[in-house]
This record gives sequence, C-alpha cells and structure tokens, in this order.
Amino acid sequence: MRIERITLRRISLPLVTPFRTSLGTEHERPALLVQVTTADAEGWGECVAGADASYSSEYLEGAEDVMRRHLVPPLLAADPVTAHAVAPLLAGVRGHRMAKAALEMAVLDAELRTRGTSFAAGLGALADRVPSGVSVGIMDSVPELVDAVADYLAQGYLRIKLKIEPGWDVEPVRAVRERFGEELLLQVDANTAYTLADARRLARLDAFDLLLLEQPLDEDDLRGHAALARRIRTPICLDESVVSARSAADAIALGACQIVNIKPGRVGGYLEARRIHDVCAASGIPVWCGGMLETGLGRAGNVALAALPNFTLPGDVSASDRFYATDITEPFVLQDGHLAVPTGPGLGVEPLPGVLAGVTTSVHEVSRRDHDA
Ligand code: OSB
Ligand code: MG
Repeated sequence: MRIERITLRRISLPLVTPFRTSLGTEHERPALLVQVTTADAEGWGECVAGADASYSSEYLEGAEDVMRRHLVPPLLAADPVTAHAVAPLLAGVRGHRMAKAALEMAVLDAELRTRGTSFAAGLGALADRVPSGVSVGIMDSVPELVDAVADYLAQGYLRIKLKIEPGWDVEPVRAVRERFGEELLLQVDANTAYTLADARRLARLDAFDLLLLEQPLDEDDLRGHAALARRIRTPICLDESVVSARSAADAIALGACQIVNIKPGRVGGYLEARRIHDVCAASGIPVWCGGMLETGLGRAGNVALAALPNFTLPGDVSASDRFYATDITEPFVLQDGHLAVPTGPGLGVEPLPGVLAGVTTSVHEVSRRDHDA
C-alpha cells in the first residue's frame, strides 16, 4: 500500500452536557481526524489528545504539530507501508503516542478496507456485540448525580463509573449504592487526584463493593499504587500509568494493579492495545476498554477492540448520544445495554460529509507530491 495523501482535519463537537472530572470541565470536544488516501481506499484515524495537557502530556495542538513536522513526512515517504510498519517507522520520534496512534489507526483502516476485512476481524475479535458502560462526571450535588445515574440505567447501561476527587468520593458512592442496590456494577475513577496519604479515606470505599478504583495516584507512581493495593480491598485499575505493553507488564509484576483500562490512543494504537490485551490475558488480569469522548470513528475502533476475549468488564463504550446530539458518523445506539460490533470493511463507519463539513474548523493536506517536491 502506498499513501497518496494525508489530511489532518480539526473539528469541534458540542457536548450534550458539560463533562467534569478531577482534571477539569469540558464543554465541547475538539478533535483531530486523520484521513489517509491510497489508490484503493480512504482510511480514518482519530487523535484522542485533549485541548489541554491535563490527562496526559499530549494536547491537540501539539499532536498536530508533531504530526506535521515529524510523523507525516516519514509516512508519506514510505513505500510500501502497512499498519504494522507504522510504529517502527515512527520510532525515532519519542513519545507522542496519541499522535502516532491516530496515524496508525488511519493506515490500519485503509489497509482493512482494501482487504474487505473489518477492524474486529483484523484484531482477532469474535464477539458481535459488547456490553456498554457509562462514565458519569462530577456534579454539583448528590441528588443531581443520582438522577443522572437513574437516567443512564433507564437507557440500559450495564455499568456505571463515577468520577471522583477528594471531597466527592464516599458520599456520592454511598448514595448511588444505596439508591440502586448491590446488583449495580459500579466503579470509580480518580484521574490521579489522590496521594498515598489518602489511603485511609480510599479504604472507606471498600464498604461499597466497587468493581474497581481507577488511577487514584500519579501516572508514574507504580510503587505507590502497589502500596495502596496492600491497604485497600477494592481492586486497583490503571489507566494513565499504562502507556505500553511493557508498562502494563511492569505494573502487573509490581502488584500495582489487578485490572487494566486499555485506551488505544494512550498506548500508541490498536496494535499495541491488542498486545496489552494479550499480556494481561497471559497474567490473568481482566481488561476493559476506556474512552476519550471519541466520535463515531474512534468509537467504532474501540467497540471492535472491546470484542476481544479478555475484555471481560463492560467498557466506557457508550452510545454516541452519551456525548453528542449529532455524531459525525451514523450514531452508535444502545441495544439491550450493548453496542453492535461493526461488520463492514475497516472501521465499518464513515463520516457523514454534511455533518463533517459543519464541524470542521481547519484542514491541512499533504500529498506525496508536495512531500517529494
Ligand atoms: O479517565 O477515563 C478517563 C475522558 C477524558 C479523559 C479521561 C477519561 C475520560 C472518560 C471518558 O472517563 C469516558 C468515555 O469516553 O466514555
Ligand atoms: Mg480513567
């Protein structure tokens, strides 16, 4: 496969409601889409970097900059290129996993569309639908939170994740557990808002039978997570800390987590995400698919990934309308608490041209010929 053109497209989608985490509040989702054009196909990628560098060191403007300066040129120069060749080809650039993931995703999509193979089949996934969980932001009051959870449960979501931070943890968790009962699959996500000095407070969450506590401590604090794991009963799940299959293996070996959240964007792409799935499966560590407020493109890839066998917990793979009144693709809709795994070639979905045009804020195109010139 030879890439003729790479198009970087910035879009901005309004959120149906503001999304607040311990990191801040988002009102809209700016995103960076990658379109790879070959003689035979168009491939789509989505960069999950946020507007600011609060979740990871990467941010959208930085991702576009490193793509334009350092990542797109070697991809355009490579002939032939395959999805498996992308990471080795870009290995001379350190880090920037979210930017690399978006490019690899677009190449993988183009390759699979050319072969007539779906993302799920390409990744080796067999399930035809995946259970859907929802991530619920921090709210102004506990009653408001309980109402929001009731609404998501009425829609059919099979698992609830509450965002927590110091001052918004034990009380909201207690209220949701008391209101909805012990059958509810319930977990919490701190996005690094605590320190080991909070161990006793976090141990109070043990009373509520949570599936897991996600990323309580800093991204680089594996020893702290291992120490915390010895002081609480709730299983610890890592998100921000797991940036590669190697870091997943290290975290598991250190006893820093009993569960792993896999986000393809955070780890450099769907191929590394599958390696993490395999490493965890070999160690008896369950995984689930995280989310980064993806549009229908990233959502399609995540649903396919979540269909792999060791994704034994419901993921943050919600319906499109959890975040967006109008998605840029045909929307993903909840069916009996599940999302259907797309079966068409590649991602199995495409941007709707009219919708895409309406949300596009900038387009930057580089073709092989510009590059050669
Ligand atoms: O920690 O999982 C997280 C969104 C942005 C940054 C970090 C996280 C999240 C979510 C969103 O929880 C979940 C989703 O996309 O459904
Ligand atoms: Mg998280």
